[in-house]
Amino acid sequence: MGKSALITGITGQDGSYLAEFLLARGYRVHGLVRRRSPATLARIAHLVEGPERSSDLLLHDGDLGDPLALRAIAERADPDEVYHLAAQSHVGLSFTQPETTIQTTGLGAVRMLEAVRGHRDRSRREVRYYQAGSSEMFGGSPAPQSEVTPFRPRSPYGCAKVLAHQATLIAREAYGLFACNGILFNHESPRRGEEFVTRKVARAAARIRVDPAERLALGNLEARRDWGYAPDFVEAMWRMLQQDAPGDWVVATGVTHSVRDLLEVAFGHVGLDWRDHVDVDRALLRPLDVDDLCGDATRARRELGWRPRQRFEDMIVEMTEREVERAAIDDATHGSRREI
Ligand code: NAP
Ligand code: F7E
Repeated sequence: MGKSALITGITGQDGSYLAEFLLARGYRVHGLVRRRSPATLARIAHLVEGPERSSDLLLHDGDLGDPLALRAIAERADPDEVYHLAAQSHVGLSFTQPETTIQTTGLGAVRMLEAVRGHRDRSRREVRYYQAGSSEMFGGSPAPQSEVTPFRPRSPYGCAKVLAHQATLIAREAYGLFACNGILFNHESPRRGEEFVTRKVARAAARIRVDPAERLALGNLEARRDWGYAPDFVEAMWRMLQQDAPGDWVVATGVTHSVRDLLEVAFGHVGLDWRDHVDVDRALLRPLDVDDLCGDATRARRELGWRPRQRFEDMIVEMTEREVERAAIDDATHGSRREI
């Protein structure tokens, strides 16, 4: 029998890549999916139906707000490994919806841990747990950030992730749960949500190439991020749960770029000068932002044997190319494109 895994957040960017990664390694994959209208299965649609569909993928309805449902799903899936990825993951939104963010991203993780620990105790077999931590937890701590850097979150999202991180440590130390914290720096892909800055810029560059009258509105152009590639990063999650002992690991590329650098690459790729097409909109500035994130992933390299493969420039070009294709499909289907 192969291993089985439960992924919360399977419909998100990372969940979709992780599902593909685990299915390719012979896992039976269970995914937690919340009911939303319209349905949000786009990123895993190819695994659910069509020629690539997998009979080893099983979806379960549930929501992080419902502890009974989480408990029932842990029982039904009976997984060897749990990857807890579901969260309200938008930092900017967490300022306008702090309570929802703390509920979903913070307490949701506490509920998931309790469901997994209860199942482990009842079934008397080991379950390994991964918590999707974030570089946002470092907030105001100067770069480079590693596992020993103090957490100084500067957003409700960062606070919620610190709560989830500490709850994971407590489950490990108090109850002996094999529970790992990944502290992942930004990671992107063509499947990134449209509201995050890399996808927003890639999409705008592709559309403005076709219609130079369109404008792109952005907030803070000076922020620096350590942007990696999501398919590389989900492999690090898996490697954590294959170790002999649980631990906490920073996953990052160690290279930092500004939003301006991002604009140079994406607009440059389609032959445009971004300065002619971008407006700074003060409404898009966050009440507090994190200036500079750059991770030191020495421990992950040494202990997990993990290293990033994709370079920032190549990733942004891939994302922009994908948006060029999407813009062409939008044009052909609708005759006009949607708003940026
Ligand atoms: P994402 O694309 O925003 O996906 C979030 C997932 O959580 C979606 O599947 C979403 O479902 C699900 N979800 C949200 N609220 C839920 C609820 N109440 N009940 C059940 N499911 C819920 O995020 P991502 O980029 O893949 O990131 C995965 C995880 O890593 C998140 O925890 C994020 O905070 C963390 N993280 C991300 C990064 C990054 O750069 N990507 C870096 C560090 C940490 P719907 O599809 O229905 O919305
Ligand atoms: O912003 C600036 C913004 O929203 C990056 C999440 O996956 O990574 C992500 O959080 C920077 C910030 O990502 C716009 O102010 C400027 O300084 O793409 P982002 P994030 O906030 O770093 C961490 C590690 C996570 O854990 C999160 O889940 O770009 N910025 N103008 C903008 N950002 C957005 N979204 N939109 C703008 O118009």
